[in-house]
Amino acid sequence: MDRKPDVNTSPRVLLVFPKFYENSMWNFKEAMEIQGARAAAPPLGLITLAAMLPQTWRIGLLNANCEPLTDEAIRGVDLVMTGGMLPQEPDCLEIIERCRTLGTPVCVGGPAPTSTPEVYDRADFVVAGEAEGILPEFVAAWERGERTGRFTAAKFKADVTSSPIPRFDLLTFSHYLYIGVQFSRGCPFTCEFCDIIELYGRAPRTKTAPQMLAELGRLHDLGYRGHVDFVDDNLIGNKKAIKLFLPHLIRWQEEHGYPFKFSTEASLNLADDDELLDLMRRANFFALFTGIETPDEATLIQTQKKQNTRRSIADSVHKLYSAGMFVTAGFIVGFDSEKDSITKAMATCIADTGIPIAMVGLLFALPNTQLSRRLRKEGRLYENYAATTADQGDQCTQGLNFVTLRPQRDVLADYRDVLAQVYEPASFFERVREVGRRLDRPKFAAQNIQWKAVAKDLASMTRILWRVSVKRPELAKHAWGAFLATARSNPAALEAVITNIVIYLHVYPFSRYVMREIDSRIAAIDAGQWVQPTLLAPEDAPAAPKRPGLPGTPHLAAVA
Ligand code: B12
Ligand code: SF4
Repeated sequence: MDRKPDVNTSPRVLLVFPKFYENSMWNFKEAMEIQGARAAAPPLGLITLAAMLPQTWRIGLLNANCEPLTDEAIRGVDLVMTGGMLPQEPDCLEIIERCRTLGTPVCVGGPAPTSTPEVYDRADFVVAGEAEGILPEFVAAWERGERTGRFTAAKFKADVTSSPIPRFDLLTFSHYLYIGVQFSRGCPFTCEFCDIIELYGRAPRTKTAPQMLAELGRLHDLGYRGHVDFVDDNLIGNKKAIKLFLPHLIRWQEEHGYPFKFSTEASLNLADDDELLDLMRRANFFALFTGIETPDEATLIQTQKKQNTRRSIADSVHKLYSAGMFVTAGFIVGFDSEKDSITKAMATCIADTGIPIAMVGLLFALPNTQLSRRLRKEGRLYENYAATTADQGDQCTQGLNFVTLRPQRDVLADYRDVLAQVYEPASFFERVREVGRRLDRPKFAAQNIQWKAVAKDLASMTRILWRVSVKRPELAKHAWGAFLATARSNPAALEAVITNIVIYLHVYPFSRYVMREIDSRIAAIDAGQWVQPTLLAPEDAPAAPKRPGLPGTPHLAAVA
């Protein structure tokens, strides 16, 4: 006879999402303060994991970006499960050490431990890869009484149609600006610097329509309304699958009175597909992130981003505005084939597209990419190229972790100049006005207004305009100008205009901070104080980046 599991003896597990380091373009601090949120997005990986663990296990979730992780919390459980992305590495390593000191076994997983499992050697368990394929093996080992282990999932094999509804019930929705869901994993393209295709593969795997609607239904039942982000690497990676799914999503939105507005990430070739744009518009997609990277055609070819070539980037972006989505985009300075004229070309491209928030960063060779493998082969990769410390910035300040082909000083100076031009208030707000002129939001978005959300938006709008006027008087004239012009000509675009202004409240001072950091890097080069870090020998085994401050690892200087 089967024995019922005894809930009181089943393991107590704490899922911990480590802290991100603070100095990042992606840290939307002001937006969070205004909305009363504590973090941008919840840990979708961990709440998906929570749904996969035996449901008799007693599971708690702690997001260290929202509340502190105490020793009591660690002592009070049988197992801590943690992990995340590269910028969370320093805190994740600290959590591992605290668990060891307090005697609680710790298991790590997620994208960073998958890319560089050797960094997490001190954890009792390391689970590399997508959990769907491998978690049962970890659970079986735990239930056999094993307290250490290494598990590696077969690459790109996880069947996402078997992925359960994430445990959204573990979240406090008010802690977040938006909630993430995921339809597909992987991307068909081959951009040289990208680790997505190494982690999730080039054949996008998609969930089924009923599965997705069940996830959205669960969010809806739990009372969540508003912004939902499809965190897909490239939502249109499998065009056939997304075109089959979107009509279901449109019907669901209609039946439920449009409770959600969606954002996502997609490649720029979305602009070539009118049918897809129309479907996304009707489903109420309102924002899109895309990787433009550079306006230089030769560089796009060299970095294998061919989908962005042979097109007018500005026209493609304007088409997205016509479909009702405002655009944010990634740009990179520091590619091998880049020319000295990049500053002007990039600033002009950003102005022409009218993209207010252009995430311009320095090229950073991520571990586990074609780029880092090539640079190592060419003997140009710094030995400790992927090191992260808690006080470090992101690729804006810490990029160029390799020997550049143009003099490093020139690349840094160009980068600094792009930032100066792009985030100068007059030019930023001109792009915001452009969004206000071009964005064509669908009628139903106004007809199906969620009054609860409007009240929240109005309250935040008042706080935003007050904050701009009082805290940043130098921006007030521009912000009010863009706001009033849009209110008169295209009120449906006001929400997008305000959202961009809020993000600017973080990005404007952040860009100034980055410029100061870059200036000091340039000054060090000019003064002859900069010493090139040791390079990885081409024949070195796959880089096993050593980390500062770890017991047993000598302290090594951070990436210069
Ligand atoms: C949404 C997202 C963000 C959001 C934030 C999300 C959040 N919760 O805070 C935003 C936009 C802010 C963001 C920013 C950045 N991101 Co990001 N992001 C993503 C994205 C697109 C989706 C993450 C997600 O929810 N996935 C869905 C869940 C279900 O998948 P998952 O997290 O991998 O979890 C699965 C497994 O990994 C595993 N798992 C996860 N955790 C654990 C823990 C344990 C114990 C176990 C056993 C298993 C396990 O189980 C899950 C189910 O299989 C991923 C790409 C991707 N496909 O995942 C990139 C990704 C995680 N980001 C990445 C990076 C580098 C960044 C940035 C530095 C910007 C950049 N791209 O350069 C910034 C830094 C942020 C900062 N504040 O400093 C890299 C990480 C690379 C690495 N080696 O660590 C990724 C992989 C992609 C990429 N190249 O951009 N990101
Ligand atoms: S399009 Fe984006 S996700 Fe796809 S390979 Fe290129 S950078 Fe990676």
